[in-house]
Amino acid sequence: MAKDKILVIGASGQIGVELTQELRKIYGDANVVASDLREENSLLKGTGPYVSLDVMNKEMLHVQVIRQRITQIYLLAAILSATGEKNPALAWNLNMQGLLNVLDIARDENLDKVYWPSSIAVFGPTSPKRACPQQTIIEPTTVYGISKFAGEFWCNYYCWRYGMDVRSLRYPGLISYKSGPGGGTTDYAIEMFYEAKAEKDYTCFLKEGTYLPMMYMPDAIRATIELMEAPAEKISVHTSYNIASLSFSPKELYEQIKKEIPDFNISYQPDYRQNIADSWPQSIDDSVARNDWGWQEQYGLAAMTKDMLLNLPAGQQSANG
Ligand code: NAD
Ligand code: AKB
Repeated sequence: MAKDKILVIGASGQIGVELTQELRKIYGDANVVASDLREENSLLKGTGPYVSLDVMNKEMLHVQVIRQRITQIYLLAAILSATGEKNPALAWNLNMQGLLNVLDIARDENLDKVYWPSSIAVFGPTSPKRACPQQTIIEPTTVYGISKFAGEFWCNYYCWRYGMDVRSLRYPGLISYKSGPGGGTTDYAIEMFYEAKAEKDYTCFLKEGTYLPMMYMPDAIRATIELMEAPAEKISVHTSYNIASLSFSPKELYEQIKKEIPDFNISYQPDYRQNIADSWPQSIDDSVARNDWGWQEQYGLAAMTKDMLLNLPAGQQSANG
């Protein structure tokens, strides 16, 4: 039987770095090829193969898949919600064409599995605000949300039409300390941790009472790998699974951080990202993922806050770099 050989596309991003590191622990360094538009990544340097690659260049991507004898692709390259609203055409183009390029190549080369993340951004103002279910009204208002919704149905289409194994999670806002965030609305939470440690003063771009679904990165990485390793017969959702652990507001996060850093101050100056946040649910019902393949989070707000403050490098910017 052929050995698993994984290509991670977008490996230098917020999720990509940690997912690549974890996959390398499981599958072996040489069997996980990191790739990104960026030429290198200091956190991945010397840990395994890294290729500079544009997912929009289908021929080059195809050559890499054949040359490296790839059997699975994790596609993480995308433009997120806040950056997407600044350049909707670019976001649509990358988020859609990048996915279609990967799905076509995976079909033509008969790859074993593809992973592609969706987001809670698929939901819109008409979706239920609390405990938003797996199947419900889905009318996204952001270009990012529209691209994720369309992407989910392309994944479903390739499963049913070509019999492919494509798996997906609707991640909530992810919080992490290794690699900075890439331009999302939930990035405020990461910025708050950085500024609490560096300046002890943070101006939040969302209102204090804006509740959003969130998750700590170790839970998200574990969920991704557990989904990908689950037996095919346990997978009933071929669009994308709701997945949840936390729901908090900027004020609640501030109060939790203040327990650890008592002289930390916050002020609020909502900008265009408030509209995006207001269009999303405050919490998610992920019972289908729990029932199908046993999803269970490990981190609550207090445990995540302690771990973030312990591990976050002091005096560093929160931007992805
Ligand atoms: P990110 O912006 O941090 O990383 C994306 C990476 O893709 C970057 O390193 C970038 O250089 C690379 N990239 C961009 N264009 C490329 C191209 N043409 N070819 C190859 N690489 C390219 O994003 P992330 O936060 O790691 O998100 C990864 C995926 O997870 C995205 O699909 C995103 O929508 C989804 N997601 C993320 C979150 C979150 O909170 N981080 C939540 C929900 C869903
Ligand atoms: C964003 O805010 O755009 C992302 C997401 C929830 O998809 N973090």
